[in-house]
Amino acid sequence: MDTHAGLGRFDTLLVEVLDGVATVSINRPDALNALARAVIDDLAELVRRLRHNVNHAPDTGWPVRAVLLTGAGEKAFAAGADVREMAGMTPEQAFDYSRSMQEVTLALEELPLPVIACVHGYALGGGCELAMACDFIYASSSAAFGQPEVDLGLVPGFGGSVRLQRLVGPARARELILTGRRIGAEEAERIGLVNAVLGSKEELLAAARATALKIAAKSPVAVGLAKEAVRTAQGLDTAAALQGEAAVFRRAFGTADMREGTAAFLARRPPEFPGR
Ligand code: DAK
Repeated sequence: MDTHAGLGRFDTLLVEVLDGVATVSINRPDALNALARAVIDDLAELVRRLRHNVNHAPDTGWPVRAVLLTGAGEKAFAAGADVREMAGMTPEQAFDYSRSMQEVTLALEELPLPVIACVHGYALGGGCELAMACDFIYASSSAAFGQPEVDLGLVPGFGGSVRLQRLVGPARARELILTGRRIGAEEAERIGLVNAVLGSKEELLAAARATALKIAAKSPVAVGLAKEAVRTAQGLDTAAALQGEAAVFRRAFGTADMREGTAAFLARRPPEFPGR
């Protein structure tokens, strides 16, 4: 059986696809899954392949319908950008490094598939920023989040100053970024950074998988459009956001999934979405 669903292999990522759910683990556990350049390049290539997969999905039957992103090992989701690599960078290299990872986070947001970050252990700096670019975050009780860049004479460079305040509000974001303080899973859930806290890593992955399978049973086209509508609305005023929503709504009416979903409802039978 192809457990990669055409996604292939990577030096720094483990990928396994089961029942339409791809589990992707950042695989540098000895360096607490720090986001070295090689990891960022692999993440960029992974998202490109996922998008290619989606583009061909109407013909191939949607082999991947949801993604779980996690870290290999027991200690970290990702302990941030790779400090060893960063230490010697020139300002120009740092800009390029920052832009590469920002592009990965944007591509994840634009991917028409649900992506759930499963955080066990540390999600610090770039690790926290990567998790925040996913659709939502589930955490184990031992998860720890933070933006400790100020401890290193740095500032967030992978979208932390943008996404954290959207999730938790500007005052809380300022406090976390200016103090660099680490917070546990429960506080992260209380302030809206995390959707659910599970006990162990196994329970975390099982819960995220259950949610992913629930989404995978819906119309994949509608799921992608719904994700786009929410993202489009971010940062727009109400009138512009409503216009954006109507435009996505209109596109839904051009899909076979919409015709099937509404027909199935009226015939009181379960839908069989063609995925187009
Ligand atoms: N980078 C590289 N290696 C790391 C690492 C990291 N971020 N975090 C841990 N490691 C490595 C350690 O060096 C150690 O390697 P060996 O010495 O065994 O070879 C191994 O992982 C295990 O780590 P520890 O021995 O330190 O483990 P502990 O359990 O004692 O401590 C810790 C765990 C997470 C508290 C600690 O490792 C730690 O504080 N790590 C650094 C966390 C951190 O500061 N992360 C944020 C990085 S800053 C920008 C672009 C990007 C960014 C900013 C700007 N621009 C271009 C503008 C992003 C910045 C960040 O993410």
